[in-house]
Amino acid sequence: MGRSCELNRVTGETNIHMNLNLDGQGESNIKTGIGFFDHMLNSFTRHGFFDLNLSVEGDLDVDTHHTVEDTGIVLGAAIKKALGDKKSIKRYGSMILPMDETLILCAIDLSGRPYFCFDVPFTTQRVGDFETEMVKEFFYAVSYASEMNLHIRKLAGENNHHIIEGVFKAFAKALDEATMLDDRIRGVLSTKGTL
Ligand SMILES: [Mn+2]
Repeated sequence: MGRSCELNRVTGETNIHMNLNLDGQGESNIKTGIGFFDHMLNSFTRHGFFDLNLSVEGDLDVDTHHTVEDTGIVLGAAIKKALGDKKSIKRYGSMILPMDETLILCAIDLSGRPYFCFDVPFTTQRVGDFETEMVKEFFYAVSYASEMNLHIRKLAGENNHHIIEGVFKAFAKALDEATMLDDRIRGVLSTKGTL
């Protein structure tokens, strides 16, 4: 079955049900009500070889903010829960991902200490039905809820669809690496003995 978990989160703004398997095959069933966001989370799942079942009912009559941010909170919490005691994980993962003219760097440390650096400028306010400023909000929520150190940086890129998709794919590849099990690691990879 792999390292997996199921989470439900209900507030006055969103109702989220998520099932995440870190040791999956890239299979997803995602409905957030935001087409472009579904496309991005589908890419994340596929390229990270996770399995993700996700349904979100958000207050899209307001805007996309709560739906995207809360999905980030739940994804972060699911990553943390599925990782459990973090025994034998590689802990670090990174990717420099090209997508046509775009080049995105993503580096992760599953340290248990949340830290977030995001240097990805956009030149349009939206892509489809998705607001570009929500990319930062989403990954901030993921990094804090999962307690990971997360750096995302644009090295090159012009097309905003490519830039956002590059970010989600680079994050997927870096997270796949950081969550991988290495049987040389007895216990957790920390001189402190805890992550
Ligand atoms: Mn695309």
